[in-house]
Amino acid sequence: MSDVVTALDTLDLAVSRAEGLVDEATLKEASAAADRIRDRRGFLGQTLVLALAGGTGSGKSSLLNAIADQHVTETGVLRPTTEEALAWIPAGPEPGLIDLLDRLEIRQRVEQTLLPRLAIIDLPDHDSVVLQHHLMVERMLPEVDGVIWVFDPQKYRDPLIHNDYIAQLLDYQDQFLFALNQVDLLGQDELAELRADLARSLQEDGVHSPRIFETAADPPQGAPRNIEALREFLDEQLDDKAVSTGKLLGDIRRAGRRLGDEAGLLSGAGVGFEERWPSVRDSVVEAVTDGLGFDDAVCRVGDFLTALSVETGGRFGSRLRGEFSYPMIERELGAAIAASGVGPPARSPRHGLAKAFHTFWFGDADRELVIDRRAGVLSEELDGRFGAGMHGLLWERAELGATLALVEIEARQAAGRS
Ligand SMILES: Nc1nc2c(ncn2[C@@H]2O[C@H](COP(=O)(O)OP(=O)(O)O)[C@@H](O)[C@H]2O)c(=O)[nH]1
Ligand SMILES: [Mg+2]
Repeated sequence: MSDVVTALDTLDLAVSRAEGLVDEATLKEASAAADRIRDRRGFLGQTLVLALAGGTGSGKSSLLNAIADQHVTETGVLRPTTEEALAWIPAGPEPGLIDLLDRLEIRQRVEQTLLPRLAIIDLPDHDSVVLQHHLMVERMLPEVDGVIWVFDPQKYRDPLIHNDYIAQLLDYQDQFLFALNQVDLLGQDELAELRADLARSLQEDGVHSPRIFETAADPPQGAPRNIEALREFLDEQLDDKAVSTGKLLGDIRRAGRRLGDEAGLLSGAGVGFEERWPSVRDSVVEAVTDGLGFDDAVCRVGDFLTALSVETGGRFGSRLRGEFSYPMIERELGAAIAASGVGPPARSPRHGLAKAFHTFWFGDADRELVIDRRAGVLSEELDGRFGAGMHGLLWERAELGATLALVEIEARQAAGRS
């Protein structure tokens, strides 16, 4: 099963293979489309990837356990608890998600079947790794769909989190969610006041309209509280993600089709070169050896090329024509004839010496044999000077066609169709 990243990689490959087969403008347009898709914020795939960030002991790990409704990661009052980043990911994760975790060097991965399109990354919370944590958040932000910043009632004003993280990362504020955790420790009025205060400090940081959830991920008594609201919100995010991924895959397919269109791949995909070339080549050899003449031979190659370029059409047709121009055909055919020794046949040797030479050279009985051998050499020369080049060009075109077909298949697979 493919994913968006695979389809996008294949589109990149198609773009590189389309070089010379489509015009510059189309090539630029397709690679710009691929870049645009790549540069999009958030995880390029079907899975919604969120990270939990915030101060030590605020309840990040507890929140993950509450959302997961099971014990996924260690929590505790004693530090350090989460020493290494951990990812809670769908069972049978898409390849792009594995790549992302590899890039972020997140080795601990817990697979889950509860929410098949949601991945949550729990970041380490040891104080001595604050710097590392910072780098991690910055590295992660462009590649994940969102960050849930977790606060607790005691440290929700922690200047480290506000000044060093949130205020520095405002470019990503649309991807931020905030959880005010441990609300079981607060009375109603206290909670309202504290929530307003948190909202104010986030606004002071530069977050325009912070989305704050009040949670109790791991109250000493009873079940976690208010996790439902957060889950519902995540469900909506999952739907949005499905829509934006669908759009992304549509963009990939469109870019691929446009390349195919421009390369003239939608018509005359198979030109039957392998079957047709030998008879053209033989007719050229025949024209040369039977004395029909050089011009006739040139025309046979030229006619074949015209037919090929008309059938393949577009930019590719012109390239074929350009690389096998008439002057080129004449030059190479001349060289092939010279190399094979099939000359304009010495039809009427006038001098005794020439006659003797002719007899010596061809013999009377062996004449046919020698001509056959030379025709064989000419045939090989023609394969080398024309056939191989044409085949190479057509092969490039076929490769582009196959790659574009793969873009379509992968994008469809990633979208969940077959
Ligand atoms: N009272 C209360 N304690 C909580 C809550 N959530 C987490 N805790 C406790 O806070 C401590 C730190 O939690 P943890 O999830 O390890 O925090 P992390 O360092 O941010 O990952 C643990 O002892 C949790 O049991 C909550 O909602 N209410
Ligand atoms: Mg933790």
